[in-house]
Amino acid sequence: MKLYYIPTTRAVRPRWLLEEMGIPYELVRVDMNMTKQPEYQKLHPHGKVPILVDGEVTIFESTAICAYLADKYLELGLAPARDTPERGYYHQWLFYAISTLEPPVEHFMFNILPNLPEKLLPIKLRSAISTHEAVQWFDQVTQPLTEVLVSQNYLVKDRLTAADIVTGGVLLWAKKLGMLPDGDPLSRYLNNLMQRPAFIRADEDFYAKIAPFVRA
Ligand SMILES: N[C@@H](CCC(=O)N[C@@H](CS)C(=O)NCC(=O)O)C(=O)O
Repeated sequence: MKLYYIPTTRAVRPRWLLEEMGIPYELVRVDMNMTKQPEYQKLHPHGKVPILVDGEVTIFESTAICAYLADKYLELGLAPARDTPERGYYHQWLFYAISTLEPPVEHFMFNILPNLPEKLLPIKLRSAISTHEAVQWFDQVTQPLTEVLVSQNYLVKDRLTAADIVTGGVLLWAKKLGMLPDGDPLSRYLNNLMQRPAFIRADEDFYAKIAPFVRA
């Protein structure tokens, strides 16, 4: 099994899951020049990471890869069993992370962060939303997560699942950008996740790169 990977990106999510599962995998380190090569774009239509190659199966999209792995190795307990109520909540949070939680964070990164390189998003395509509006949007979408995590350590029945890994991956990005206040229940949840040995092994240099924005 091969994971195509760039540190400090969404590729950390499936890498962290693989570390939690303890199954063997090969990490294929690529960079932003390699992802634009035609050979690479045969694997990923937009030349992005992560990509998982598992025998005959090639999958892109970080959340899809996590869902695929958690189901393939269901016995490892990173996804609840099918036909259980927990499975429904697991899907809810897995999809929430990527469709509702991530957009304000991505928006903040691409539209508000000063000094974002032109090649990541041309200036003419950036939108006029203010820092304050983006942070308000983020606070609104984190509310349902906070309500759950104020009384439990993980999203689904106090047991780590791939939904925590994807949610933690998005919150990690938010924290790095300065959107997540210290002392917040979500910050505590993230700090607990970040102390997991599998996260530490997967994380490498994730925290190093971006000078944080500080919330007013
Ligand atoms: N929705 C996709 C987003 C993939 C994506 O945008 N990956 C970025 C890193 S976070 C990337 O590969 N950038 C490198 C490049 O564009 O060359 C996912 O979750 O996998």
